[in-house]
Amino acid sequence: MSVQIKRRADYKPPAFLITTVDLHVTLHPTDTRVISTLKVTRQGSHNQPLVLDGDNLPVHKLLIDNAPLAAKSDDNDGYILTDSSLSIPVDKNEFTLYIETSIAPDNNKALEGLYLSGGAYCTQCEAEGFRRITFFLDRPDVLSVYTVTVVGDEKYPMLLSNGNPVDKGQLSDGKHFVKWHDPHPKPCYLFALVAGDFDLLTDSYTTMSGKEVALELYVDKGKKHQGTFALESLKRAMKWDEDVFGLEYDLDIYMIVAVDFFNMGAMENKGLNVFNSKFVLADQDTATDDDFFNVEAVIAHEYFHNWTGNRVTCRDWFQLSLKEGLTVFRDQQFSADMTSELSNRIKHVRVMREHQFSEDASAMSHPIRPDEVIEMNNFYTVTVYDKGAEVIRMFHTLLGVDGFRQGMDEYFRRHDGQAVTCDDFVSAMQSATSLDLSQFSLWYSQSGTPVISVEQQELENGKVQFTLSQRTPKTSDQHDKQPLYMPINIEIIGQGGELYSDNEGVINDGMVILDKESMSFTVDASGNVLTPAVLGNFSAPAKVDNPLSTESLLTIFKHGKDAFNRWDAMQSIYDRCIRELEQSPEASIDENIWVGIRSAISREIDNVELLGECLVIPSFETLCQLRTSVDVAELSKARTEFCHQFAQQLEAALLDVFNSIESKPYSYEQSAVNQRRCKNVVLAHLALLPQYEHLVTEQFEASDNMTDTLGALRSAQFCRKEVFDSLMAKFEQRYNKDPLVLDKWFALHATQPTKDIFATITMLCEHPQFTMSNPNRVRSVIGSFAFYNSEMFHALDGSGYKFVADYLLKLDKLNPQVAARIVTPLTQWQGFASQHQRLMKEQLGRLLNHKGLSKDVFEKVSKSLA
Ligand code: 0A1
Ligand code: ZN
Repeated sequence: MSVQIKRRADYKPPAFLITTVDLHVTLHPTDTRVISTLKVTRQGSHNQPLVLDGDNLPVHKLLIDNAPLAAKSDDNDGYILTDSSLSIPVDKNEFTLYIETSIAPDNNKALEGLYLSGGAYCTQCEAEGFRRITFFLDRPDVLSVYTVTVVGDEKYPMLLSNGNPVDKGQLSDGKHFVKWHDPHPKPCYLFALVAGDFDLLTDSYTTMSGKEVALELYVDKGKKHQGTFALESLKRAMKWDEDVFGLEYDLDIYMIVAVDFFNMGAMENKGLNVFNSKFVLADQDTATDDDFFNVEAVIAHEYFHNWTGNRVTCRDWFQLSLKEGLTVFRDQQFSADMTSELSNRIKHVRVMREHQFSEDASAMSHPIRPDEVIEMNNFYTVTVYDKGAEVIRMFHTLLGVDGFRQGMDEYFRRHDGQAVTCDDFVSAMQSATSLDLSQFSLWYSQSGTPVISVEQQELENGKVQFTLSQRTPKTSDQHDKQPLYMPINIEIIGQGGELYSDNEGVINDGMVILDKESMSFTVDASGNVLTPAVLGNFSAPAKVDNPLSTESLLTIFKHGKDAFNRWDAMQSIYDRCIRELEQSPEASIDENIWVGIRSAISREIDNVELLGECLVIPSFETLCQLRTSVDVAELSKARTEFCHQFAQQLEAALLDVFNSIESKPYSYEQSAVNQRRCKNVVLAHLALLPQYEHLVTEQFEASDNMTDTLGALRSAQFCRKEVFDSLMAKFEQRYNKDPLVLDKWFALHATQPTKDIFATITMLCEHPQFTMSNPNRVRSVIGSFAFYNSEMFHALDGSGYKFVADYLLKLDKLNPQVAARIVTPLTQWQGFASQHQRLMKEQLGRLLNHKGLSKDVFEKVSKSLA
């Protein structure tokens, strides 16, 4: 397969600009007509032709300044059309180009460009979908002012596009039209068009300068009541961005449309966000607390893009983290302010440890600003997004709240209305600090997860020397690594909880800077045992190798100032116990550990937030990241055994926690969320003990909300099979008309580690609500299996790997983007034992040899086999 690799180093400014775009779109399922009129200006003096992107589009008519141009022929110098471009010979410096083309949205199952989603037309143009709609310079550094006329049948009463509506009317053929104008120049990836018949929720928001903005939320008919939370979230996000960053909305109207078929979470099209309905619709009967949280976070994320992404956009796609890392950081700060700092931090650190660390360890390893790309859609990754946000967080830590704000103000002052690079962002931040950020910027170009090692050495005179060193293991994309500039939160704790400072003064406000391979400092211990708690709050995206005794970990849990450190210490204790069981399955855990945990529970019984998080045993995926050559069955067995011992040993304490949390009528409010979370975590432990099965069924029956219903259902996995089956059947009966809710049921089935899992998955795929063309359904069945059913996916007869590969071959023909996401677990063979690796590579080989593989899947599979 011949594919083209694009390189960051090859960036060239565009040879032409397009200042205005006039689009006229007449909708039809198989013959949508798109007429575009572009004002084009040559950049600099050159005589190159104008080469537009166009993905398998026909040219029906082409005029330059009203003069027709035909296709090139032997005796005529016309345009040249290929399946990906249109080259137009032209020697004018400024001209108007008119092109008529057509597309078939009904046949578009890849969900890029213009497609029909459950009866409505919608678009997805990021990253390179606009070229599936019309011919254009489909790159983010070409900014144009758009005027769009949408023409459609009466059965689509709502015709939407970016900006403000400026005209509308009836047409003679029974059709109608609406004309939109967006005064803000934008790259084409922010273009959007929607046509359909929706229920509409309206509201308004008055900005800090007193401008009234109309807010409109479009949802499927009958779902209006599920949209109110999203609309309230939007207003909170608008207010927060004004309060924290001084950023105000800039159009008269802000629209959000929820659609059922969407490849990602949502899209920040200027003034017209398109959302996966999963991140809009929420009420207490159908959405869990996590769903509510995600709705608010995604609504905020897309809204925040209006400044970080739209007003200031990316020069090229290699700079994606410029908008994504920054916007994720902003939405994380917002969520922390709306909910709780601690649970947010833990949530995001779990994502880093489970998913980003594994990406770094795989053949897809890349810096937050990648250097090479085959298919851009493959780079909407946890590295670009989440590690990108961690890098922004470090700026925030180093510059402080005020310094960071000053840097942001300067960024907007310099770059509003421009398409810029990550270096431009760093330079704006540099203007707000006396720190030299040059070494820090290595975070943009160096991939991989640094490991911080902590050593302790006793010196004479009761001093202890601490040495912190860093090492970034080589990654598949880069062999040589340099020391990074890392802010490291550190607490040196004595046995009685007293905090120590260092003699050299390198610890300032609980933070040291590690910018070399290693650094040391000394502490006067005067005979005390000291415990260093390192990388508090996950102050840099790194792993820590800190060989602490169990007593020291319990000391951190008991006395650590930083709640995050306390949670983290508990995670390390669990990890340590599971390791013991891996080594000798018959081992029983040191009684002191149970004593320590029991007393921790009774001390923290009122602190349900911390307790709830601390009682979560690290996931299988997180444990994998702390190990090499994982034998899946062995690790799963050890983890399961630990969970059983945990429930048995802590039975009384767990029951106390369970009983201390009273069930109240549902409200989505932080203290209630914390209580439900803690109670459900505890229920899942108790469910391992047969005598508490009734707690699970009782909660299921009594629940007035989806959080507790699903909490009971998840716990029921650990009860007798009949109990689980009967609750699952009731759930299915109750929600079988609501596919978004059913996704939870699909996922729970698909993650059962049972021998007949393939029969189950086949049955799920035949369910009336399942369709391969809907990414949410595919993710909840096949994605859940591949990512989270580790025991069966990694079964040593290779059946799990083969099943996924077979499915992907079918899915790839329909939706390459989603197929390329789901192939991820198969490509991450590096951490597993050789018998797994061999079988995984066998299936990757099958995929690679398949004729007609998409470039999305090809890129990931070929890299992982290289
Ligand atoms: N920019 C969106 C995410 C997004 C990216 C690509 C898409 O299709 C290929 C769709 C959405 C965001 O960050 O929310
Ligand atoms: Zn984003």
